Amino acid sequence: MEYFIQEAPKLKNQYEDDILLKSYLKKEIPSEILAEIEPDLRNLGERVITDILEMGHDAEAHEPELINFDAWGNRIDEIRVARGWKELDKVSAEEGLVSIGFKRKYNEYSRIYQFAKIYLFTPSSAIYTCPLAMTDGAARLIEVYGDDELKNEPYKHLTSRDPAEFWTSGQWMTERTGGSDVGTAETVARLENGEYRLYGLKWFASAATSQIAMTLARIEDENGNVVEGSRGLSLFYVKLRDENGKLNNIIIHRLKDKLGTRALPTAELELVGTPAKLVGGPGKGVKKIATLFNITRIYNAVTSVSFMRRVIALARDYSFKRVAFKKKLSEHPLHLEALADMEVEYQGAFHLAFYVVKLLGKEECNVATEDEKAVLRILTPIAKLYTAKQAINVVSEAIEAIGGAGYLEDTDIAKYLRDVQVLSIWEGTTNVLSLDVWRAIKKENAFNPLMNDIKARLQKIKHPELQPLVETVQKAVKRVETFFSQCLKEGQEFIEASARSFAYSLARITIASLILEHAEWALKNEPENIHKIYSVAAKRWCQKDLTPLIFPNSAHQKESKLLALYQ
Ligand code: MFK
Repeated sequence: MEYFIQEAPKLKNQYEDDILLKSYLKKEIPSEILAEIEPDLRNLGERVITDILEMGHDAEAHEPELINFDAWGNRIDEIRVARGWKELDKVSAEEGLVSIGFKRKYNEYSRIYQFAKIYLFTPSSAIYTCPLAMTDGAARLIEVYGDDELKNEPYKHLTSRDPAEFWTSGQWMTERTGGSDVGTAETVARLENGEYRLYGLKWFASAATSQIAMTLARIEDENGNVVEGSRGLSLFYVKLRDENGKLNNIIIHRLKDKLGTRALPTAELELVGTPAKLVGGPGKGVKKIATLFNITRIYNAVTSVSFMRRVIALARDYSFKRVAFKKKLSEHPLHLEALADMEVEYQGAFHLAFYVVKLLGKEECNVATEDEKAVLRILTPIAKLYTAKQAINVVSEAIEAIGGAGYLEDTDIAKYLRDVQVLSIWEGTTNVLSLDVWRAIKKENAFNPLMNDIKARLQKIKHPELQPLVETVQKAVKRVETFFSQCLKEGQEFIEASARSFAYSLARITIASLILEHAEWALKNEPENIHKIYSVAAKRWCQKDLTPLIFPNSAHQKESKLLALYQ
């Protein structure tokens, strides 16, 4: 007897198949530039379903291994990584995944081009995007704070397209004392014979095979005293190996056994007199390294969107192939509702993440206004925190839409659920970033620029079909402004307790304005079968609760404490 065999979901060229990416690039990038870069994007769209996908599989199938000793008992602390992982490094250089953002051949559009590539690359890459994110952030740090020595050596390697020259960077912030509360770090820097040496334990060192790292340490004075808190930390540049390839007084204790991102070697390592170079002068280390982590937070947002897009592509294709109860899944009304909801979430997330990318490009090319810089500052944590949560939900839903097959490792789908969970943790948790939104408001006065940005965008939307939606969003903007005034009156406890709901509301109204802007543009510039998709997505987005605010007065906070702690 011949038993039934289910046809597997199949990915098409990931650029060709991505109507939103193509439409967005057509809207944002001048046509002569797009004509130049499109063949490259198409080529990568094909590679991520062929050779790059295979490299990712290999990296995931052969997880990194730490070899502490050689056969003779010599301490070597060698991290062995898969062939695929090494090839992904090479491909990243050749494809210019970091370089494009720094060579700036297309001025401020270079960042959009680069992140379009990152977005295509990520879901096939066993999250090689993590070292690339830190590398990008480190290159930016050097641009902002580096001296000639750093600009001459590491910067050139970090931004190289030559695989033989390309370096990646780590970002060692987390210590046992705190992942969020970085200011409690214990690592110290001692001046020994005119050179800083670091002593301390770094607890989550991602991509520990990188050539360099940016890290934080507290400089000891001649009496061994240090300045406590985050301002007492200084930023240091570390080269992991000496000219003989030996680790520079670094002991790798073990690799982390993580839920996901399992191809990525994340280490616990001890600095035992590691030579280090001070970057940007002593102190204010957290402030300085924020330049780096604001970049990795943008990578995180783009990664979230890319995961959503990949699993939806699989679930959509599967819906045409899988028959249940005598009909294809694509013919079941309830299944369509689930797919449609995912698509709306993804489209919203896409616009938010790529708007931040666009602002980053403008800032770095010195064409951003002061208001745009403030909007970039506040939208960076918002985009990171909001898209990560969306990705966790959408990936989970899409796997459910594929059913038991989606839950299997060897269909290559289950891993997305393992990997997606970290996106709301590393580079700042949802709560830490919700509080960072308030830091941006208090320190950079970023609230009004964001509100003005949203309002100006809404005002430009003139298409009659979209007018009722514009009015809905304008009302939501007013609610957020009223809530903001209330926050200022209520004080810090109220601000903190409501910060997540406030950040979500800011995310949703920003997305509403962006998705409407795209819908209006598409109505004029895209054929009907395409522009309809964006108008409906805009309508569905605006039908959501755009302001999921909570009002935590003292009675509310007491109740929350009762529920949270039984106290
Ligand atoms: C695939 C996608 C990407 C993958 C990359 C993954 C790699 C993972 C590797 C990791 O390292 S994960 C660990 C990442 N860790 C974090 O992201 C830390 C999360 N915690 C925070 O962000 C806390 O909010 C923070 C450490 C910043 C709190 O520190 P403080 O010192 O208690 O806060 P404070 O005093 O408000 O800020 C100190 C200074 O930094 C202030 O400047 P001033 O000295 O001028 O007053 C702040 O304004 C500034 N600052 C803080 N956050 C900033 C910032 N400036 C700009 N942007 C920010 N986001």
